[in-house]
Amino acid sequence: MTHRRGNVTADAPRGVDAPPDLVQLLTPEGERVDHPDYDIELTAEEVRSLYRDLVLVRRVDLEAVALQRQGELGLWASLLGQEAAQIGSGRALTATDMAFPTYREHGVAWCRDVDPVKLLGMFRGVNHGGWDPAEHNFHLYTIVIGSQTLHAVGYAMGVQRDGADAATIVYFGDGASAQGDVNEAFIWASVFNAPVVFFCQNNQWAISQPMERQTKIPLYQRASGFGFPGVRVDGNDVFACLAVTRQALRDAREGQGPTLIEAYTYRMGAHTTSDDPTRYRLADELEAWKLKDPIERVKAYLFKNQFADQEFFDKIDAEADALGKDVRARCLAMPDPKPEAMFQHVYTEPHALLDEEREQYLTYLAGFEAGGER
Ligand SMILES: Cc1ncc(C[n+]2csc(CCOP(=O)(O)OP(=O)(O)O)c2C)c(N)n1
Ligand SMILES: [Mg+2]
Repeated sequence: MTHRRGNVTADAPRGVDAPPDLVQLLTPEGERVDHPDYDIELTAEEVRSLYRDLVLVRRVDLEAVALQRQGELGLWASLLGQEAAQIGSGRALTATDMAFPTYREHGVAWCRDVDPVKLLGMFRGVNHGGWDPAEHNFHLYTIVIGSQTLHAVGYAMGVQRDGADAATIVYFGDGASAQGDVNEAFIWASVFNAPVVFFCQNNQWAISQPMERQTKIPLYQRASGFGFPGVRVDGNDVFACLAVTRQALRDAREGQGPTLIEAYTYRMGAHTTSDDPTRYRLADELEAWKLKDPIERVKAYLFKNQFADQEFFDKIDAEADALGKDVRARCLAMPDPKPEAMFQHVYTEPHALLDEEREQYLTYLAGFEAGGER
């Protein structure tokens, strides 16, 4: 017997039955389908470019997991399976839009021209963030679950008061949707009509907690209780993610206020390299989601329509391998910071207490050198 809990069928692998209210423009088999509200015209060149992005970010991610396993990174949060959600939404942003990520948005970072090695720096523990948010319009990674939604709404309200023509997007997960911060952010965004897009990657899991521990209704429907629209998109469909996010950003820029986008996807890897998902989820779930792979469907589409040939795919694979090698070499070459570097970038202005603490610390370290003990 089938028991329905929210939108999940208890006897089917989690999230695998595509919910009926999902915006999809490209099926898992690579067939283009229409949607009355979200149509998009993409040239063959644009689709090839999206494919390239998807493959390259997956390659960077794979290299980062390997680097962690070899002891070169302290930790890594893999984006495996979520490439389309991130590239689709990331490519929808214009240069002046601002993005607030969590810790898994390596694909969005790619779209914002953040050098992947800079992401690795934080996970290697050689810096406290790695890039200048203002230079890329991409905020620093945020580990405190959901807190960036409030930062983003505050930023968006600032943009609104400046009268600027830019939207803000904020990324968070299904687990984060249950945080107080996220719900407060929804309220602020709603009542001030803030130009912000809430992009929730529902990857079905919050570490070991399944989606049905976060909500009894489909997540995108939460938005209506806060007074703004919500839409659920196939998070493994890069065309649909691009189309839906583009529209929501446009609405924000045009004064229509916030939108919640729920990108329905799946975390194919572990939560982070410190996690072992075989302890809490079944292999059949993973196998079922493999059939919905975000890259394979674009490849199938390109092949079927003769928009790309084998030579093109080989070229992208070679480019991905070269990128993987380059990222690895530059990661290993990153110098260890001087111990006193931890006192930098805490405050923008000089700070007397911090200066005192740094001096104390340097004196302490100098004591080892004097005694020859290192
Ligand atoms: C405020 C807070 N509480 C708990 C944690 C520990 N924590 C880290 S990741 C995570 C789960 C997040 O799940 P989700 O929002 O679905 O994002 P995902 O990791 O699946 O991308 C938790 C509970 C934290 N970092 N911050
Ligand atoms: Mg999650």
